[in-house]
Amino acid sequence: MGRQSRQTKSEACEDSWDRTSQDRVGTLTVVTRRHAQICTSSHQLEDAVLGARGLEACPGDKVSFNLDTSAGASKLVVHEILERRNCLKRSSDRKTKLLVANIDVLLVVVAPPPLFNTIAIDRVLTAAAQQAIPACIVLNKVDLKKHDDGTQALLATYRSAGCHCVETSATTGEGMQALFALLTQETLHAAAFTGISGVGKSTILRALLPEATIRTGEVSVRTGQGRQTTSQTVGHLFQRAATAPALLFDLPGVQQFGVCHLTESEVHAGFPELERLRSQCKFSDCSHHAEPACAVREAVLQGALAASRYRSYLDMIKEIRAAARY
Ligand SMILES: Nc1nc2c(ncn2[C@@H]2O[C@H](COP(=O)(O)OP(=O)(O)OP(=O)(O)O)[C@@H](O)[C@H]2O)c(=O)[nH]1
Ligand SMILES: [Mg+2]
Ligand SMILES: [Zn+2]
Repeated sequence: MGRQSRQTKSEACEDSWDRTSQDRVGTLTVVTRRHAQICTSSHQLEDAVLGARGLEACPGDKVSFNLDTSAGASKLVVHEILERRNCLKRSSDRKTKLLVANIDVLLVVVAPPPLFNTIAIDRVLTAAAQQAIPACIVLNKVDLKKHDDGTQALLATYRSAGCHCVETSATTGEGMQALFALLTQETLHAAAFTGISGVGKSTILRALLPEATIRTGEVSVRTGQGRQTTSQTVGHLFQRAATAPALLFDLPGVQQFGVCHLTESEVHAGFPELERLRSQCKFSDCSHHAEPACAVREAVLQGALAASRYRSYLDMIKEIRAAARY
């Protein structure tokens, strides 16, 4: 599949896989329809095929696999997906897509306006909260930040909602140390970078992984703007001095992060600052939409609650209700 895997595959097969047909456990770093790349327990990247039909695998999945030497060929075959600790999902065309599993932190990369898309951010934060995945906002491209562009006010909204935020510039290196420190924590084994197209997810990864071959061509297409858009999730090995390597997943930016797979109460849970006001609404089951004496709407009018967060909340509830009508 990739350059990294081709370098290691033959040695790995000859040295160890040929001698055993025992099941091994690894983590999927890339998943296509029938093929995958596995990070083995010794941190080798190997190509594999997905064995059983209907195996719904996603990057980050822990899998068991073995070596199949039948028919004269030797290939690694994934035959079981182990239980997931968590899985970030989005809805698309009334189907639920599995994006990445078993991560310790979701890095939601954002950039100054016009790329600071609060609707997209709030959707992914809510989907992460539903899976109890800790999230951190990475405001990238701080080198472009202007004093009065509203970026700090937007970031403050997330800080007051309880979300950890760091500020970086992948091109000048500013703030990258804070991100590096976060990713080198011993308790972190896997992290995923998400965010709309163009905010700099792949550029951050390139800065963090100087020797990594971030593949082009196979996983990227050149857009009209002359930049590379990631079209497939790829997990990269992040070597760390003090502890075992971590896996960093680069997710493609998506146009529409659908949330139909969530319930209304799961959306409520994604907005803790709105939920805190519920006890002051006239109705205990207030949807904060058009009910009288709604403390949430009042707080938005007073400027005590970010209007953008309220809009995101309404937008998600509307989508869930519309989907339920079918
Ligand atoms: N000024 C500035 N430009 C940056 C920074 N980080 C990335 N860029 C530029 O932003 C553009 C998009 O970066 P990518 O890393 O491809 O963005 P992405 O989030 O991976 O985009 P998708 O793969 O389409 O989801 C490129 O032209 C980068 O050079 C930064 O910190 N500052
Ligand atoms: Mg990218
Ligand atoms: Zn209300």
